[in-house]
Amino acid sequence: MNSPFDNQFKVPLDANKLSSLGFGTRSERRLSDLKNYFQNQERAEELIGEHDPVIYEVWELEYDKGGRGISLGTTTIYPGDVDGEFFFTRGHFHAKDDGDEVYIPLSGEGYLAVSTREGVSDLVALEVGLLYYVPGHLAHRTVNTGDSPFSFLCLWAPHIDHDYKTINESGFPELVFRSQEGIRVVKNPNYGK
Ligand code: M6P
Ligand code: ZN
Repeated sequence: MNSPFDNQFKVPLDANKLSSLGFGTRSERRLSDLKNYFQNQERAEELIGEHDPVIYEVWELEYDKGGRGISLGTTTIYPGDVDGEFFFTRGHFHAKDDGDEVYIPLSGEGYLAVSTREGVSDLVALEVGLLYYVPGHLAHRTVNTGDSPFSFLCLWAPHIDHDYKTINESGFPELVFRSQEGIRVVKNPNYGK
């Protein structure tokens, strides 16, 4: 196949097929890559020692930052939790608030958590068949609240710089846990600390 960067191309809206096309880059995040993101660090350490589960994988086609085009990627978050806290993506801001992002859920069940730098946050259930537009000033994280893999497609402008440091240091204002009723959203007691 020629480089997709030189060509028009079409791809199926299916996370597995997208990632098997042979271009783009594939990466996976294990619990050991995310351990300080979860509330119960002790339990996270135990699980890392046992089997260090893959939390999510990303297939990405990123264009050069200075160039044209639209970057895209699919993320699949596996089902699971750390002491009840559902598996999620690290989450990030876009460094200069200057690039918006579009989310298109493909399969599974999950939520999109968004937050301003001041900690004003929202949690939105993502539905397959709908498109979600996320303004560039909002941090975004996705959470798998179901029992099967949760996959979605994202599109963003290539020029954005990802800021992971802020979320890594301050966390997200709200956390999503498994409960008998389904999910339980709690305020993050360590937010900003
Ligand atoms: C989505 C998008 C990507 C992001 C990925 C994984 O696909 O937001 O830009 O890379 O999720 O999330 P994170 O980068 O926060 O680990
Ligand atoms: Zn983003």
